[in-house]
Amino acid sequence: MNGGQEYVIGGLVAIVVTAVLVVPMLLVVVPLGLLLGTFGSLAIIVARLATGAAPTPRPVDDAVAADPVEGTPGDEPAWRSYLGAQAIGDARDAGTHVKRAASRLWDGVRELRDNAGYTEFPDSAVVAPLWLVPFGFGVATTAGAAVGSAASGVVVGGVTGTMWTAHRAAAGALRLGSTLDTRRRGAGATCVNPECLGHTTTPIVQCRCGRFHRTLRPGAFGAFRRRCVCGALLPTTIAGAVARGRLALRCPWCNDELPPGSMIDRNVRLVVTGAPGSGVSTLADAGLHAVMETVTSSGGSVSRTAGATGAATRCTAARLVWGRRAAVVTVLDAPGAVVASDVELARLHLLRDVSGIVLVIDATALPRPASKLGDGPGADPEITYRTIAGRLRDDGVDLRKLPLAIALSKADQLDAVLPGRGPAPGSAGVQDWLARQGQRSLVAAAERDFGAVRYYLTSADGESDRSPGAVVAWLLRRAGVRVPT
Ligand SMILES: Nc1nc2c(ncn2[C@@H]2O[C@H](COP(=O)(O)OP(=O)(O)OP(=O)(O)O)[C@@H](O)[C@H]2O)c(=O)[nH]1
Ligand SMILES: [Mg+2]
Ligand SMILES: [Zn+2]
Ligand SMILES: [Zn+2]
Repeated sequence: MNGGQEYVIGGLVAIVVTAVLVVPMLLVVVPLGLLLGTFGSLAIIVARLATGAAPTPRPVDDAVAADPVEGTPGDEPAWRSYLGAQAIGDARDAGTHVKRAASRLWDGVRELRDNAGYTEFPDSAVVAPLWLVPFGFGVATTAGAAVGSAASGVVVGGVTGTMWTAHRAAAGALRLGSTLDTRRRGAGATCVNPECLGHTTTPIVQCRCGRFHRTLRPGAFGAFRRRCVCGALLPTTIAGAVARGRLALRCPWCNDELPPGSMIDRNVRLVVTGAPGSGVSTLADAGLHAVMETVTSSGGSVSRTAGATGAATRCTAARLVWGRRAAVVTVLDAPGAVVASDVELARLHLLRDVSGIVLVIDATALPRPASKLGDGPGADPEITYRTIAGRLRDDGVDLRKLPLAIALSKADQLDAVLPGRGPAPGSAGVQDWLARQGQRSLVAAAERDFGAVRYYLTSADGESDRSPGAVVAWLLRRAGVRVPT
């Protein structure tokens, strides 16, 4: 036989082998492979998911001592909800295991080939077509695995996706509900650290274990509950964390603990200002004190939550509880020197979120009474007014939404200096008198700038119709706090 005939015969043998052996074997092996691949992959996926074998993504655990102000936003010391991260991890884990099984199968095919060794020509005419059998089996099994994975992906993914969407929708609705609830109740938290005085509606929540939850809200860490790294279950709203969890709140700027009632009670922030020596501190203290007294005398309870003095400012805060109502009132004493200094003013975060303003004008420092006293006139109150109004506008505060109380202080001394020629009783009387004392342009500016302006004649000597308490009580009413009178 010459070489040409040999190849023809070899070819014929190969065709016969293929037709008689390989095709029938493939007819058995390919469906078998498809079935094995499909059900094998399904079995692997179900087993992986059932055991929850994927490692749970560990939450970042910023140690108890870590500075919460410095941390990365979004990193919370809490476990993400299953649908958030674990589902993706589980899917990836199941996929990896199916892939691993398929590659083991191909390893087997390769091993078979390597062990069989190399076959010379006449024999190879028989052997070569036979290789189609394991190869076809491998391809069929792989295809089956792909089909099985895709099918379970569609089913499991569809179910998880639906649950994920529902979870997100629930979290979103709860978040909106809690935001609206906070707004409706006028709740918030005001830091009483005199160097900070920040106001926020999203304080840091500290778990009992000490860890700081910076963004406690319904979301990826849980819609209804979240689990702290320490294992404790926390509510997902800040109001819930305070009311049900009895957890402490901290200021997001300085990390100081926030006073009791934060994020639960109505939160009112007042700023009292005026020229140096005009009676700012006296009015701030006596005003809040008088309101506290009316609350206690009508059966309520009060607790002073701060009386801190900073470098330049004083801040007094009290929690008032009467009947079923409660309010946290923070009064910032911003003396004229602070108002005159841009640097000092810029430091006062509280100004941006102020609920009401008191401008104190020393009655005895106005030009006419001052000259009767033999003194030169004091600082022009209009300058103080324009400085604070300008600062508020710079901070983006809409003055038309704010009430302004103008308090003419030291009424007792005014009586002595100008007997019988002081202001007529009532807001209009004081307004009119101020205008006649050369303050027409201050009065006009105040009426134009602010949403509501009221004028008071006050005295620290305890006369009830001149009590600084009336000033504070009016601003509280404007902020939605109806203290008993
Ligand atoms: N007679 C009388 N004196 C008052 C009244 N209000 C304040 N004073 C006095 O005025 C002075 C200044 O009062 P403060 O309340 O310290 O005034 P202030 O604006 O806070 O002063 P600085 O913080 O130093 O700018 C004090 O001696 C007070 O006793 C008042 O209604 N009647
Ligand atoms: Mg003062
Ligand atoms: Zn914890
Ligand atoms: Zn603070």
